Amino acid sequence: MEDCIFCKIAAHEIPSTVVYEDDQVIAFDDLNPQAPVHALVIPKEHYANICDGVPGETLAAMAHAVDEVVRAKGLTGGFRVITNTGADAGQTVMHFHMHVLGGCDLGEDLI
Ligand code: DGP
Repeated sequence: MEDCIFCKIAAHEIPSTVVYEDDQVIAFDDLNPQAPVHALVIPKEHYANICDGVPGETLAAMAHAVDEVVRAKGLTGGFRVITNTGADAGQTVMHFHMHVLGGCDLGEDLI
């Protein structure tokens, strides 16, 4: 989608620190990390959020990418996956993404 920053990251038109990539998804470090490990997993195809008709195959690919991030970052102590959806949740980039957070005690109120 034109003017979508995550579409441009998926197309490598904007640089990012890629953690994992396959034909359906890409995972990269968040620009503004909220934890020692903070990666984003996105589908390469544009969907606004998790309720935007995302195919099950894409969701499965994203779950696989989360696992790849967890392994690559060595998150043996646990991690958190969050997908902010809509204004009330503070979603700022309207391209479906999962935050993968870890590397410290996340407490109960991070993001
Ligand atoms: P959310 O609030 O859930 O929509 O989170 C959007 C996240 O995207 C936020 O944590 C910062 C991150 N972000 C925004 N623009 C860029 C970018 O250009 N590059 C990277 N790596 N992350 C970005």
